[in-house]
Parts: sequence; structure tokens; C-alpha cells
Amino acid sequence: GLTRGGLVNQIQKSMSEKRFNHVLGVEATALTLAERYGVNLERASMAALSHDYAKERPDDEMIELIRTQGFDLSLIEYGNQIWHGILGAYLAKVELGIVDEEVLQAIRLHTTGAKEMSQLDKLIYVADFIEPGRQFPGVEEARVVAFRNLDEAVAFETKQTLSHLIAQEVKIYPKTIETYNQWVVKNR
Ligand code: DGI
Ligand code: FE
Ligand code: FE
Ligand code: FE
Repeated sequence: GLTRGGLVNQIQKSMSEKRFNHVLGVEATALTLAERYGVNLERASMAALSHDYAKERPDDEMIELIRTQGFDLSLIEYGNQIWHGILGAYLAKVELGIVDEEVLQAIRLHTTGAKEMSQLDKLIYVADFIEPGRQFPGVEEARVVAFRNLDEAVAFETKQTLSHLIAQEVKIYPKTIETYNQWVVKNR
């Protein structure tokens, strides 16, 4: 496997400066949350650094991977917003040499969440939302909630993200709904 330095180098080369700064912000936030919640720091760092590795891949390359590498073909109906985590986990394994399945799962789930999420999955999902470079109405509250209760933070983010997606009338990926049903719905 790569050292942190080697990983940072490859990741920096794969994206714009702006996105790379976002990635470093996610890493810093993930490490603080990892200390707060007792999650392995090295895993938190690796997952944070790699989470958007595939975000700037051309759509034609991503579609080719979906077709040839055994992914669910219904993914083709979506776009990079949905692809980059799922295919990013695949590319992180093949190109970055990340073999830790817990890290790969956190990358895979970082955009949509899931019904079942590990502490690391939740931490990356939340750190991506609240890193210092993020500015949107409600981010301050999201930051407070994140350090108070990680499950509440997942619920807060999922509700806000889904509300925005619906307001924009964009296609909702089924896993995003599963995340809502699991972490937001109260009477279960
Ligand atoms: O990659 P980032 O911008 O750092 O953040 P992200 O991977 O969490 O989210 C990327 C985008 O994906 C964000 O604008 C919200 C959007 N998204 C999340 N769930 C869905 C979705 N977009 C669609 N169309 N459908 C979803 O279910
Ligand atoms: Fe992302
Ligand atoms: Fe996110
Ligand atoms: Fe991100």
C-alpha cells in the first residue's frame, strides 16, 4: 500500500486545486470526528483522502467501467454525482492500491449513505458535508450536531440533501431513499 504522502500525491494529480482543498478539509474534519468517536485515524484519513478520487473522470470512462466491471447497469441512468463514490471505491482499489474493505465501503457510500453504515461510513458522509470549505445555510448547525451525535448528523444531512434534490426535481437514487427511511424517519 501507499504511504499517506504517496496517496496525497496521486490524489492531488487526479483533481482540480479546488477539489483537492475540499479533500484536505474532509480529511482534517474526519480526523477530528475520528478522535471524538473513537474511529481508527489511519482509516479515516485514507477514506477522506480518496473519497472524491473519481469525481473528475469523464462520463464515457465511467460508463465503460459500469458495462465491463460487473456493476448494476441501472447505474447508467444516473450521472457522476452517483457514480463517483461507487466507481471511486473500485478505482481506489485498482489504481491507489487500497485494499481495506472498510475504507472502500466508506468511499462507496459517501454520497448516498446506506441502510447499514459503520461508524467510519457515517464519519466520512458527515465530514464531506461539514468540512471548513462548505458554506450553505444550515452548515453551522450541521457542524454542531456532528460533534454531538453522529447518527443525528447523518439524519440532518440526509434530510437536507434529499430536500434539495427534490426541490431541483432531479432523479433520486434508491439508496438515498433507503438512507432516509433508516436514519430520518422517526416512527420505525
Ligand atoms: O462529491 P461532493 O460534492 O463532495 O459531495 P457528495 O459526493 O456527497 O455529493 C455529490 C452530489 O450528489 C451532491 O450535489 C448531492 C448529490 N446526490 C446525493 N444523492 C443523490 C444525488 N444526486 C442525485 N441526482 N440523486 C441522489 O440520490
Ligand atoms: Fe463526493
Ligand atoms: Fe456527501
Ligand atoms: Fe466530497
